[in-house]
Amino acid sequence: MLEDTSFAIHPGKDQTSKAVVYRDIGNLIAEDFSTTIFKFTCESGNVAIQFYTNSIVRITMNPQTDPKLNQSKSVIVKPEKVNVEASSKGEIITLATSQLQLKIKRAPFRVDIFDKLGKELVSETERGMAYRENGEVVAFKKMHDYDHFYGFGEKSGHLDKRDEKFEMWNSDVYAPHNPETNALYESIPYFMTLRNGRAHGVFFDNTFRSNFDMASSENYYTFSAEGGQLDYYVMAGPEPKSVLEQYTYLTGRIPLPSKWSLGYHQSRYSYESEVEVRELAQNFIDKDIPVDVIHLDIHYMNGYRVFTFDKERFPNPEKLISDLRKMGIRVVPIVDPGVKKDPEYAIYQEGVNEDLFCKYIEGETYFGEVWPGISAFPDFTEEKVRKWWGEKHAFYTKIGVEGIWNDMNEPAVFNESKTMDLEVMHRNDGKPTTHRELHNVYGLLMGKATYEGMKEQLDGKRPFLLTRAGYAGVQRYASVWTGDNRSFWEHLQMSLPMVMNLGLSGVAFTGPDVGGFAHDTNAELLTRWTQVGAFTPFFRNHSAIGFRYQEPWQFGEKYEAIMKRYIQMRYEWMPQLYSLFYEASQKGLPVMRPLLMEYPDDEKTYNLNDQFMLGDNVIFAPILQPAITDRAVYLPEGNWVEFSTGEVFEGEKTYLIHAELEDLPIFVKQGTALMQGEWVSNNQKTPQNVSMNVYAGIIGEKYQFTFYDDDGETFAYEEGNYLKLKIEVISSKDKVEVNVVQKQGDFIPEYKEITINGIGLSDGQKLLVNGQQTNYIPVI
Ligand code: MIG
Repeated sequence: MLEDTSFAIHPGKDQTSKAVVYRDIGNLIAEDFSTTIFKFTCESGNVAIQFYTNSIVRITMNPQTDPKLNQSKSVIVKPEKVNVEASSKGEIITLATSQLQLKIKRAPFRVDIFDKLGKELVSETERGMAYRENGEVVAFKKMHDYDHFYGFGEKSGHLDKRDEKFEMWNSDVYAPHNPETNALYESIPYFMTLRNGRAHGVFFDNTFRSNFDMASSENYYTFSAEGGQLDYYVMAGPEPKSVLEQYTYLTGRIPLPSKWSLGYHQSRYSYESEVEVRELAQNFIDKDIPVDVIHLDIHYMNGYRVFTFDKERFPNPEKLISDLRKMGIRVVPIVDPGVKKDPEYAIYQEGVNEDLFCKYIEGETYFGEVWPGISAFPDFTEEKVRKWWGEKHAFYTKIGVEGIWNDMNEPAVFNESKTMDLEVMHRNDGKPTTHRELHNVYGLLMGKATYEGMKEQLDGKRPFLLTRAGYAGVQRYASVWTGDNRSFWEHLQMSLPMVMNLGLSGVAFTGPDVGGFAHDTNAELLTRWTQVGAFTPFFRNHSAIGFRYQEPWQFGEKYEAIMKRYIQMRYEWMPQLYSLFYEASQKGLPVMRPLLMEYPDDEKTYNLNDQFMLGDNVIFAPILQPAITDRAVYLPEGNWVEFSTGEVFEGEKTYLIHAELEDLPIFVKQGTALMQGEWVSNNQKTPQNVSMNVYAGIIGEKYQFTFYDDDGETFAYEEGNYLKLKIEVISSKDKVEVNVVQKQGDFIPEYKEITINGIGLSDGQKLLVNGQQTNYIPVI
């Protein structure tokens, strides 16, 4: 009760014991190299080492039994055939692939991992792998003073996570997110270390409550979990991008999103009736503000019963959805996991009759209180339940819904622990397991159920799923919004590193509630936030009940005009964004990136929180404070062209940049190119014209990029129905050359050609397209 007063630090209170004794795994007793799994029996534990690729090694330590190697909810690949050379010399056993070298000490058992150049990646200290009698497992790893850490999924605070501690435990946190708010909705027990410009990754695949401590010592960091095994993967990098490719090779990549889901989303807790939703939609049309999606929050349901509509508020949802669709707008309803305990409610009846709800080991159903009152929770750990839940979505898809919003799926429950009883025994596809162990994957598996069900029903169209909770691998099913932020400037600031670290954790399609969820927003904050939102991967304005409405027109014409302009820009940038999302779906690279991803040798980028990149050639430096119209902008190596003024800035310098309320400083790297379309109208959002802006300069180096396009909403691209152009730009003294080096796919876009604009060409510079003096690329 007094936890938020000084009483919380009362000297006599609750001191955690320093006498925690970890039991070391001890010395090596026996080894078995007879299969592709290298096995080591130690005095106090068993270790398995497997190579997934030349660059990825998995180490599993089980203190009791043989390591269990087939229980991951995240990893979707089996180990490849990897050529491993095993040798032994004195005290040291070496296992080497073309990219990795493991040096294993026998007494005590320690594993040190190096790259092919012999540079240390992850190595152990005087302590290595250990456990406690209570089931906790822990790994101690050496830390250098020039190490920087990124990733860890959805965390508050700054970009560089050095000197921080993190807990992974999916939590519903409405209390204001601040720098010490630790466990949030997503748990992604993964991070990337950047050391002298080279990067490697560590993924600790343990679904129990886990902890990462990069703060308590100067010399080592630890990761630990309440139970289970020490089961971790080391990815060799060496570039930040290759770490991401390796991590998403293991845990999967985002499916290519539909173009409409990349547009502007408008939400509110809640638009409470059909009348209100129609008015809202009409307002967007009248004001000619682009919008792709309107979200329906919990008020659309009958008494918060999922898979129902409140017929008083929403008398004809099918008509509503199809009318909106004619206006170019889709409807995304919220679906929570809690199913109201109501013997007259069909979903509850089915759940009971078919035995689909979470239960205790003794067989009783678990009930918890959420919006609908006392509720039961589907046991998504079981295939049969996931199928059922997926199928239930026909309720929505058959009336034209193509996107679903999953909330409260940590799962959140209104009680002291904020979640389900940890003793609930999940069925877990034949391997009964407690909620204590599977809590962190409940949201992931709900996402799997929903995405796969929707995909079945949408007849070749791409489903959109938005989720609050998740675990490593969540990117395969859903995009993620960062939960209940507030209309604070600090939360606008924090959203940048948070979204960037999510991107570095494999989740490319994310964004915060633009304008802030709780608290009253204001004109200036909403305007600045909309400028940023226009370039964050997921772009949704959402606000909470009881606070000011924050649609773009709520603060008068001056602000409306600016916000409208930025929302339109979102659509003008769609060809560029879509190509980047394509790259994310292929390689796992984030769309929104910290500068360090492109400039890992530049220390100035290591903790640069208030600037971000889209792809590899554009830097955004938004204003993130009230009443400020000048800010410092750091530009790395190269020359940079300010997008709206054309002014050229030399890199490796910091500038004071002026930006009035209507301005968002954007810098494009010279020698590169940007794909742009034109904003058309609310129901015709595919641009009829696409152009490529080439930023001239005297670079000498080749810039290569891939332009990708397709119908934007179906899976026809899987059958070759896409347009993919590999383009190179060479900018030299007397000419700027644009060459299409490869064209693939048979998609025929509405534009017949791509217009090429040379930006900043000097008098002596000619623009050559495929060797000719033209200014377009034919695409059909
Ligand atoms: O806390 O459905 O984070 O976006 O509007 C209430 C109502 C439950 C929490 C979500 C928020 C949503 C709200 N939900």
